[in-house]
Amino acid sequence: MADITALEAHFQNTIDQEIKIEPKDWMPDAYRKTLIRQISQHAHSEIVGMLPEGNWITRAPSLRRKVALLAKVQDEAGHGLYLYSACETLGVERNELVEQLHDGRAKYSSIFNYPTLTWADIGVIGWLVDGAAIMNQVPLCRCSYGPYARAMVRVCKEESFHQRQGYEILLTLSKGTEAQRRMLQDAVNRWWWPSLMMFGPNDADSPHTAQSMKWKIKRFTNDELRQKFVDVCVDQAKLLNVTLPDPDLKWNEERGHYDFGEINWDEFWQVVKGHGPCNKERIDTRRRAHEEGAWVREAAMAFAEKQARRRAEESSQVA
Ligand code: FAQ
Repeated sequence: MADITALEAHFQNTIDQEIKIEPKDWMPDAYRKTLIRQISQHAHSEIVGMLPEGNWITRAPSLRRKVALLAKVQDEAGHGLYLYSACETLGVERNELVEQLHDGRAKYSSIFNYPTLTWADIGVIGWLVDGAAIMNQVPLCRCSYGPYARAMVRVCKEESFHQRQGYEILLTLSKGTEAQRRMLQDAVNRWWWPSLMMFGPNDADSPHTAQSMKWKIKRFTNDELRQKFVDVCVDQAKLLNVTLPDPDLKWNEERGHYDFGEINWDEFWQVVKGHGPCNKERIDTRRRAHEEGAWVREAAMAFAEKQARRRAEESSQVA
């Protein structure tokens, strides 16, 4: 058996040369575990992320808006499925991942534990939540693990479409009545800080960033991505005629970036630990959907087994 240090050196060298790691390649246990953790949490986020917007499908203000929202929510389901598949290439069963979500062992993005109170929230989710997701996920297209990187390419294309549909909802509201403009500002006030939290804890408090950067799973740190996000949002907010709810937000000539205020990390960790406004409702809904969908999974399995038996019979007849 090859020496473990030599294997590790070869592995790191492969990554340093920007060659993708594929499922059958040797990889350190910790790399596999980190990927299973991140990809599965990402998949769960996509699936739970369908709920806040799903809440507005029946109440979208026009047929055009309803069709676009339906398609967006369906896309999120698709992203969850690509990601579960990418995760399964690391040798873990999807059932096990779903169980971890349902019994609270696995995390999903904090952002999906906030309620969608008005139609403007749907626009703001597209603008800020999909916007933050894109900022974080475009670099993941260059992640060292092949199946994750490839899944991200398609996900990012769809997310940028989502971001535009959200921004367009907001542009319309911004040119609307006084009440619509107030609704828009209120939604921005509620979603701005939770969107910044999506990037994770500050680098100094992030246990995984340094190693994930070395393995080129992450290409930028949490704080770097958060800063890029703040910088692009400021001009977009001006176009919408809204203010971002941060008195400390101001251009810093020396840094060439916007300075911004301190995030409420206590709120972040409360939400991550399950005590956000909608955590219980989200997980209860997922569990119920899983139980009620049991017959579909059973029917699909029975059909697949029948097909496999038929194919086996046919090939034995040919032989
Ligand atoms: N929420 O050391 P780090 C979307 C946890 S998809 C909850 O910095 P890491 C699409 C973290 O897991 C949104 N937990 O960890 C959509 C870790 O806990 P652990 C999801 C969080 O992994 C749009 C601990 O804190 N995107 O929006 C959060 O290096 C619209 C320490 O943190 C992804 O998952 C959080 N915000 O960096 C859908 C992208 N932040 O595991 C519907 C892929 C951190 O040790 C509608 N993931 N934690 O128990 C990543 O890029 C990374 O995993 C980070 C965290 C950046 C999220």
